[in-house]
Amino acid sequence: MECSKAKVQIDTSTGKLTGEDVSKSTRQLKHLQGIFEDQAAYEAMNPETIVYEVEMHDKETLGTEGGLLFGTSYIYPGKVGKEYFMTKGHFHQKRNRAEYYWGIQGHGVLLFMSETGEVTAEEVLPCSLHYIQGYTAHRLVNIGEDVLAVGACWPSDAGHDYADILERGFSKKVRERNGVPFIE
Ligand code: S6P
Ligand code: ZN
Repeated sequence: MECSKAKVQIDTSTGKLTGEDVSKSTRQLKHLQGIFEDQAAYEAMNPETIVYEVEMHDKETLGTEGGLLFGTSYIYPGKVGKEYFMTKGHFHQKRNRAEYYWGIQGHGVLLFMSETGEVTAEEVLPCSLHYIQGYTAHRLVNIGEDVLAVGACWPSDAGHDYADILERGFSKKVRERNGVPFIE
């Protein structure tokens, strides 16, 4: 079968999803108030700047128990002050729900944070697979000069809890120091 006839298509070299039940959301700087630490640098930037986009194959209704969702996140290169562009980060609303991530393009860091605030990190490359256990917040950071594309698959009843992260942040940041990314 010709690929163009598939109901849903994935370009495995970029992660791009097209076709039925594919939706896209965009996060601009104006949607990320309180996420970056350097408020003055944040306010000096164009609020329309796109920080990341998520394409999602949402065949399953959000909240359905037993189903799965599938998506590609694209985090653009950039910094707010010394802090690299990154996702908001979240715990799953149903805390025990796990997730897989895999690197497709670019160079990034995946931060994991336990409910008690311990942070660990894994490097994201176009070959890396990442298992995010339940009860673990997760955030993607683009430390490269190109777009960071990351695939994801997670339970359709996982949900997102952003409130906790907005309140306390991640206890480690990924910042540039002397031209090199540091997790500190
Ligand atoms: C969903 C999954 C991803 C993120 C996406 C954006 O469970 O982890 O699709 O939603 O990377 O990140 P965030 O933190 O803004 O939802
Ligand atoms: Zn998630």
